[in-house]
Amino acid sequence: MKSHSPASKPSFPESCTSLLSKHLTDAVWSALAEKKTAAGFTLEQAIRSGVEQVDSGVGVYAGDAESYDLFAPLLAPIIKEYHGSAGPHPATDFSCDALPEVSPEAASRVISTRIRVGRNLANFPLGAAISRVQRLDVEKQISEALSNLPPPMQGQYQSLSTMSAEQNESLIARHLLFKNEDRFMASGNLMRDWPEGRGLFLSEDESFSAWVNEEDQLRIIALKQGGDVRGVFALLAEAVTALSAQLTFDFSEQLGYLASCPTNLGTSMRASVHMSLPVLGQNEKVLKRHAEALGLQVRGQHGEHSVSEGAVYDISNRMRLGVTEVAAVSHLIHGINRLAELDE
Ligand code: ADP
Ligand code: DAR
Repeated sequence: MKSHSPASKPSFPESCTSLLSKHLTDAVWSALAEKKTAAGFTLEQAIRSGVEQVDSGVGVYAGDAESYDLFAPLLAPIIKEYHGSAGPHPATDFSCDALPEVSPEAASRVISTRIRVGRNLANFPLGAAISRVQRLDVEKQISEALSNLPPPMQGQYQSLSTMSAEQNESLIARHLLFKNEDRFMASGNLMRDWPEGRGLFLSEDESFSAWVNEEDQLRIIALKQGGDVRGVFALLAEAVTALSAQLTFDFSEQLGYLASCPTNLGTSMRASVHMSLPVLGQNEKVLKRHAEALGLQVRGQHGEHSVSEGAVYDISNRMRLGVTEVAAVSHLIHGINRLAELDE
């Protein structure tokens, strides 16, 4: 990374298409370069990932709730461009009855369904600024709340520090656990003290899981084989309700649930299906163009920054802020129904 004094705005290569490089104007730099939040989090820290990883899509991480106010001249336009909304965020709505049906053509192509939300505890800094002691306190509070969950979410928490390499690799391969490396997070200072304070809660039937202190302090996840989107959504809703009764999450009327990355604000929900698209998959550029037009995002089978194998894609909603949970999942269902028609 080119060093720069606070006096000079970092530069980006011509090839850089990150929202950071687009919205970090000279005026924004002049206004924010010397500012820091009460926790001491600076603009330079917020943008370090996008400065070092020039292939970032976004390039910024917030260090605390205050970052979203103090650095709003930079973050607000990034949020608006990513979500198509800057808020205010609607009230939480997990009502399942309003969900549209997954078409038979789409259902025949869906291999598995996963819906997750991110959450961060109120009164703690986010991953980029949290201290080692605070991170361990977060792990303690969240793992205790997870241990109180009723059936069918009952299960076990295991810290990464006590997990064998084989177990770790197997859980990652089975899409149940986060990876141990992410250069974007590393540049954003979110992987300090790794693997300490990080862990996985897994229900007995493995349909419910929770990630602790990865990119966000908590990821609440429902995952099932097949295309039962309604069933996965209902399981997630039950888990979110049970955890919300025990923990206080960072939430703002404007931005919804606060997250490390601006892409995970609002509902902080990513609803995804692994979907076989043998016809559309013959030209990934065309597939991505159709998906983007439908407000969907395409990832590989092993998540963000991974490639697709055998024309199976991770298709998910892009917009998370300014919509309700049921609207975000409905959007995905309408989108995969359309992709299935196009794949005929
Ligand atoms: P997120 O930001 O939601 O955690 P990632 O892209 O990092 O998403 O994926 C996390 C893990 O979840 C990866 O192992 C990925 O393969 C898995 N995953 C995502 N969607 C599905 C799905 N529909 N079915 C099975 N696994 C999934
Ligand atoms: N890789 C970072 C973050 C993009 C959104 N994904 C998250 N938050 N996991 C980037 O700027 O590309």
